[in-house]
Amino acid sequence: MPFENLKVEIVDRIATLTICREKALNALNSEILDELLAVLQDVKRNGQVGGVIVTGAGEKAFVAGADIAEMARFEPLQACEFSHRIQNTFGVIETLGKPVVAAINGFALGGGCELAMACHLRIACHTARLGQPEVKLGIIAGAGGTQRLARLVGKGHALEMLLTGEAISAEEAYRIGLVNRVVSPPELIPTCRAVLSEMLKNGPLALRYSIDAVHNGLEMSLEEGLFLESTLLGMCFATTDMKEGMSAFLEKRFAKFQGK
Ligand code: DAK
Repeated sequence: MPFENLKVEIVDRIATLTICREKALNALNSEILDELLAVLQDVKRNGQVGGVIVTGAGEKAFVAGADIAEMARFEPLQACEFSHRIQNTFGVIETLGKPVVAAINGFALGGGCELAMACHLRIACHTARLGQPEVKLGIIAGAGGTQRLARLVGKGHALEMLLTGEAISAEEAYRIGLVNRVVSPPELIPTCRAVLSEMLKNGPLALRYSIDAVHNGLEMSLEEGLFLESTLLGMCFATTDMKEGMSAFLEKRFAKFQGK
C-alpha cells in the first residue's frame, strides 16, 4: 500500500520506516500518524519482519515535533482525537513485540523526541539535537514526554529539559542516557541495522518476552516484576525455540529459531 508521507523498505527482516515530509522537517500531522499506525500494525503481523528502524527523511530532522500549523487550529475535541492518535501509535511501537530502533538523524523535538522515546533503542548521529520545547508554545509535552523522559533519564534531567524547553546535543543525550549510541551521519543506518541484525540472531519469542518484561515490569513493584519475569521465563520453556537454543549450544552449532 503506497503512502504519502512514509517510505517503507523491508530488507533482511528489518523494516525501515522513513517519515518523509522534509519541507516541514518531518513534523507529525494527523495523516502521517494514521499512515504510521497502519504500517506498524502490518509490521506487527508480518512474520517476515523481525525488527524495525524509524527515521526521518533528509539530513536536518528526525521529526521536529507535532505539526504546529495543524495544532494551532485544533478545537478541544480535535486535540483529544489527535491525542488518541499519537498515544495509540506510540503505544503500538512500544508493545510491538519486535525491537524498534529510532535512527535520530537530526532534530528530534517535542513529539519527535517522544516518538524516539517510544522506540526500544535510540541511536543518534552527532549532529542531532533532542528536546521538549512545548513550554515555549504554552503547552506541556503530551505524547508521553513527561512520563517516558523521566523514566529514561531520571526526574532531574527530565525536568531540566521539560522546563527550559532547550534542546540538547546528541553527546549530552548520550551522557544522560537518552540515547544509546552516537555515530557519524553516514554510520547511522548501518549501525542501526547492525544492532538489529545482532538481536535478530536470537529467539524471536525471547526478544518479545524480554521487551514485555521490561516494559510492564517497570510499572510494577520489584516483587510483581520478578513474578512476571518468572512467568514469561516459564512460557519460554513451552517453546520449540527454547529446545532448539539449548540443543544448538550442546551440539556446538548455531541455533535456527522459528519463533514458536
Ligand atoms: N510543525 C510545523 N512546521 C514545522 C515544525 C513543526 N513542529 N518545525 C519546523 N517546521 C517548518 C517551519 O515552519 C518551516 O516551514 P516554512 O517556513 O519553510 O514553510 C520549515 O519547517 C523549516 O523550519 P525552519 O525554517 O524553522 O528551520 P530552522 O533551521 O530555522 O529551525 C527548528 C529548525 C527545528 C529549530 C525550528 O523549525 C523549530 O523550532 N521548529 C519547531 C520545533 C518545536 O517546537 N517542536 C515541538 C512542537 S510541539 C499532543 C501530543 C503531542 C504534542 C501535542 C499535543 N496531544 C496529546 C494533544 C506535541 C507537541 C509538539 O511536538
